[in-house]
This record gives sequence, structure tokens and C-alpha cells, in this order.
Amino acid sequence: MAKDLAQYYRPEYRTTPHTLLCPGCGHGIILGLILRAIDELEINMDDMLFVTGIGCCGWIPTPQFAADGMHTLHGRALAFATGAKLANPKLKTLLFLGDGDLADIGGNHLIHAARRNMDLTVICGNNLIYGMTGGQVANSTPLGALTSTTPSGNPYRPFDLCKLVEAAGATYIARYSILQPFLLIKSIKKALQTPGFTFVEAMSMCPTQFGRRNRLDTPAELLKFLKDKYISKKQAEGLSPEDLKDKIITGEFKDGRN
Ligand SMILES: Cc1ncc(C[n+]2csc(CCOP(=O)(O)OP(=O)(O)O)c2C)c(N)n1
Ligand SMILES: [Mg+2]
Repeated sequence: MAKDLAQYYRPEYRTTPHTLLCPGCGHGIILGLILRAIDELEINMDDMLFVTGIGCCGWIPTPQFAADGMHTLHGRALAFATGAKLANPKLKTLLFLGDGDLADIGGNHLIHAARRNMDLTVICGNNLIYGMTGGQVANSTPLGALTSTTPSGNPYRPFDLCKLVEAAGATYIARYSILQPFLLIKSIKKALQTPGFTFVEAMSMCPTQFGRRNRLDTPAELLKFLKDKYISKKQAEGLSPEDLKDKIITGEFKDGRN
């Protein structure tokens, strides 16, 4: 099991971790799970490259991880990562991207990186909203949810990002929530070990924007709301489209090489 995770931080961040994350933010949990996956696989941080775009997720690997990192432009992290991978194919390249960064402004890059089956691991920290910029609606926001740009409720149905990358050609695909930390660690490990485009949708949470705007006033209330939303692939079997309407299915959706 995990050793002292401080070893993965640059010395100046070991005693006072640098975090811009709000209390109750799910991204911090995912940060710990990514490090645990790397620790369990015994990957040397010198062999890793972390790439992010802009958003709260952008602050997860950089500047504190003791590894090479690129904090790039909003929606363009996959393009930067593609270039870096071509320049140095030996680096294990992990991107940690927000739902908006990855699939709104960056949506076309996502489709084509998956289609080309680039050897990249993408972890999407999906908090159902644009967290950093004031709680605007995202491709991932549930139907009816309140955001700063949908004060009467989101009229659009959300993307299913796992189905999107599956259709485009990704090799490994899984979705688990921060309520399933061990399954998330396992899937991140598999994603890092599988060549090709590998995708883990890590369902996070944002009490500051999503919770507050949807009258889920504490992180615990938001967590309970999300717990009711997630069901496993097995639980979803046999349920009608009506029963599944408000649910998010978790599980491993593809585990193979194309
Ligand atoms: C070209 C450009 N357009 C818009 C922005 C503003 N912007 C920065 S982050 C962001 C969305 C963040 O949402 P998400 O990717 O879901 O990350 P989160 O903060 O929720 O983790 C937006 C719209 C920007 N920085 N650059
Ligand atoms: Mg977000």
C-alpha cells in the first residue's frame, strides 16, 4: 500500500502542500488516487509527464508534483501532449483535465486523439460544471441542474464521455466516482499500463459551484445527491430508459487493445 506520498511532491511543497482547491473539492481526492496508482505501479516520476489545461484540474499536477509538467492553454492540452509524446515517446504522459476543458472547448481534440489512439492517458475530473470560472453550464451538467448560465435549469442533456471516446476509438475506458476510490486507483493503473488512448472519467464534486447553486449546501449533502445518481453497470442492467434518465453509470466499459 501507499508509502509516504510526500515523496512525489517537489521539496518546497512537501510540508505545506500547495492547493488552490476549495474545502470539499473532489479533485483533491483524485490527486491522491493518481499518486497512489503511480506508487503501486512503482513508476519513477522521472519517466512521467503531466499535462493539464486551464481550470481547477489544471492545478493538480503543476507546480507541486516532482515530475515534468506542462500547464497549457484551455482546451488544448491534448495537442501539447501529442507534440510532447512525439518528441519523447518514452515518457508516460498523463493528462488531468476538467469536463469543460476536455469536452467543451477541447472536444475536437478529444475525439481525434481517441480516434488516432494516441498513447496518452486522460483522466477527466468531472465535477459537472465549470468550477474555476464561476459555475457555468458544461457539457457534463445534468439536465435541469442550476448553474450561473442556466438559472432556470439546464435544458440540454449531458454528454456521455465514455461512449464518446469509445465511438472514437479509445482502448481503455472506465468511469468511477470519488466514492469508489479503490476502483478508481485500479482503473488509473490499468489506463497507465495499457498502450494507446486510455480514458478514466473520475466523477469529482464541486461544493462551491455545483453544490451551492443546486441548494446542496454542504459537501455532505452534495455527496449524498451524487451517491443516489451513480449506479454500477450491473445495477443498470434491466432498468428502463426512464429509470436510467437521471443516473450516471459507473464501471469499466472497455479493456482491450484495438
Ligand atoms: C480560450 C479560453 N476560453 C475560456 C477561458 C475561461 N476558462 C478557464 S477554465 C474554464 C472552464 C473550467 O471548467 P472545467 O474544465 O470543467 O474545470 P474545473 O474548474 O471545473 O475543474 C473556462 C471557461 C480560458 N481560460 N481560455
Ligand atoms: Mg468542471
